[in-house]
Amino acid sequence: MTSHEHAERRRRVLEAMGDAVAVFPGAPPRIRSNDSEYEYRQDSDFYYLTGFDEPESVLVLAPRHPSVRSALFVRPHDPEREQWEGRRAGVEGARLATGVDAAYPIFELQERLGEFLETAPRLYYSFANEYHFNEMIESFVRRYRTRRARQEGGPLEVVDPCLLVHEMRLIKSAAEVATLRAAVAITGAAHVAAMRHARPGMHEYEVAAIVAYECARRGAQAQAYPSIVASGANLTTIHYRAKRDLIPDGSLVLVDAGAELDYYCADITRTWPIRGRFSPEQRAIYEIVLAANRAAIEMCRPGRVFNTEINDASIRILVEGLLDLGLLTGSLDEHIEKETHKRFTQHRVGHWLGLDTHDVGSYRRNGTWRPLEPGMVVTIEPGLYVGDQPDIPERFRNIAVRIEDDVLVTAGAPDVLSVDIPKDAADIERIMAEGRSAARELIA
Ligand SMILES: [Mn+2]
Repeated sequence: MTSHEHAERRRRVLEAMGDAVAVFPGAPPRIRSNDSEYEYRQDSDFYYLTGFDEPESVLVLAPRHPSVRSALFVRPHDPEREQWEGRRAGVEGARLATGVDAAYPIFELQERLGEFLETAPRLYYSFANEYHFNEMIESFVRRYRTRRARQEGGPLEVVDPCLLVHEMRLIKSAAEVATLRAAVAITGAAHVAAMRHARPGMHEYEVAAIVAYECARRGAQAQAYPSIVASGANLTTIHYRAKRDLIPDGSLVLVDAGAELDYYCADITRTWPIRGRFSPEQRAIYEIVLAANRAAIEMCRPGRVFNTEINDASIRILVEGLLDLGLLTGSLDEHIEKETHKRFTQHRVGHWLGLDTHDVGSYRRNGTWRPLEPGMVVTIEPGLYVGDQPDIPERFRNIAVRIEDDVLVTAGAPDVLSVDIPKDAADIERIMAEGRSAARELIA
């Protein structure tokens, strides 16, 4: 992505801001334990508007300022720190890299921020930011309040900038789609590697390691979210994170994992049998979920409503399947109406995808669920989760399947970014068999 694209985004925000000033802090470094930090990850809004990934950075947009409409505060050069921590862009480097009007050292933020805040009666700032930063903004607002009787200037209103930026983030540019597609391609290779290399006797974390290794060696900077590798009784835990268990022989393995590439997140789930072949019951559940997945993907077109039409069509297929298998009895419409299928279906059909795995942007508009538009990227991830309660026939116990794809809405047919990641049961069985025979050859 070019710095021009980030500059263009700032221009659009500046234009939409009107009589306001905006402050977007970068993400703070976060402590994991004692003095060691989590891997640093820039704030998505800040990154969207700057493409700048260093900590201790703040973007200020001030359309009414006489000369500096966009300002970046960053860490200045410091040879000693850089010797320890690596190179920094520095003040001038950050200005050149991002194309903002001016850049300043971060330690000048306190003294310079007023110069920007005083230009506008309205401040765009999110109190979802880190509390130290919130306190600083509050102290400015308090200062303006107490002096207002004698002196004009400073914001009277503080407004969350989410409507400004998140609506933009919801519609992806060609460059964003290209990056998402690359993240999904890496993720596909990781899922296929897991299918090829998984064996009975492995633990969940071994499969997770294959996925993480494959993403990392293909250049992904991170996993988009903590991967889920669930087997046995863990299959029905939607956000199962522990990954400590031995995969029971005969179990399905549900792998929900995505690469993060250049800040864009893939989010893919595949489910396959550790033995390499689905049991008849596993296969039956699998085919129902796959049918729901395909039908929902086909509906990802402009004007269709994600949270009603598409979700409901997917749920209907899942419930029909449960009725066919006898896991539910009674009337389809009644189950849908009373949501008595929830025990097996658990969650909705999907979510926005982008710089965040559960990407920003409102699912609603004007009091109702909004229709899809070209440029939106969604996940389609129907699932069925059959637990091990006494009323479940034994042969169906602990069978859960989720099949998740990433889909770009276009003016025409849906563009399935994950189209190349195998999901037909027969394809998965073939890949797993190939993996096993390749390993046998290696040994022989
Ligand atoms: Mn998802």
